[in-house]
Amino acid sequence: AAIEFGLGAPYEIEYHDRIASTNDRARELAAEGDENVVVVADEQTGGRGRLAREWTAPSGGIWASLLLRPPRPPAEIPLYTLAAAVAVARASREVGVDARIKWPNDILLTGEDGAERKLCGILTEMEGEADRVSWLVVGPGVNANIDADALPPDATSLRAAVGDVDRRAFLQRVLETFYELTSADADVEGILDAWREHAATLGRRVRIDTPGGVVEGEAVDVRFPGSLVVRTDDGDERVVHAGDCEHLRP
Ligand code: BT5
Repeated sequence: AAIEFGLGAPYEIEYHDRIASTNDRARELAAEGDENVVVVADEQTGGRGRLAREWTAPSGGIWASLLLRPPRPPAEIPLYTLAAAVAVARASREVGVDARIKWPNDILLTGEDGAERKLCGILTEMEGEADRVSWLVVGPGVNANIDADALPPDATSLRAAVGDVDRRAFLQRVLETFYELTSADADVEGILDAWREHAATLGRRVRIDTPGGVVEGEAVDVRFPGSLVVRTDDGDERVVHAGDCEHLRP
């Protein structure tokens, strides 16, 4: 059933109580020629992170995958992950948690003990030619109404932070913001500005493993299409591409 959107976002919702992975299902729909579909599940039995890592996804989460066919070249796709992170961060703030984005794709909450824990991760997958994306799947997973002890140790949930939320309303806010940031007449600077507003990483020291070696210094900005600008100790500016990042340590 299509969700009613104040902003007229054109996504159809396909809901599953339980599925292996919403990203896998969205990719299936892509192969069938669909677009503007959001696959949502209460529980995933084979949730995936990046680089073939596992994603723990018990009942009570917001496991979602947006299937889109944006008229943009593959090189610009990191913008969509940034927009999804902003959308989740905003919706989280609206339910009363101070969510911050860790470049490129994690949403963190700081606990009473001062430790940062992961509330949400985003798995973005696509296929395309040099100048045009054929399909794009943006898959945010939000630990919503889940006990913290059902999650990995460095994870947290909305339940643990503020109590259970209305998942349908939360997802609707995420999709509205995402649509607003990425619709045809939206501009790229708007996405980057919104990201900066919610960033945990900017102004901090980072150490990033990239294929070209370790980049260490202060994260000073985010740049089109989603790269991190790092000022190294000798004063150079290095630009790290989102796809290059294996590990980002605070
Ligand atoms: C991510 O990967 O952060 C992307 C996760 C995307 C999950 C969504 S759910 C909807 C859609 N369908 C899918 O199948 N996937 C997407 P990565 O940066 O590689 O982080 C993975 C690491 O996070 C794991 O190795 C664990 O250490 C940790 N982890 C696993 N499950 C977690 C959870 N529920 N909450 C927080 N951290 C978790």
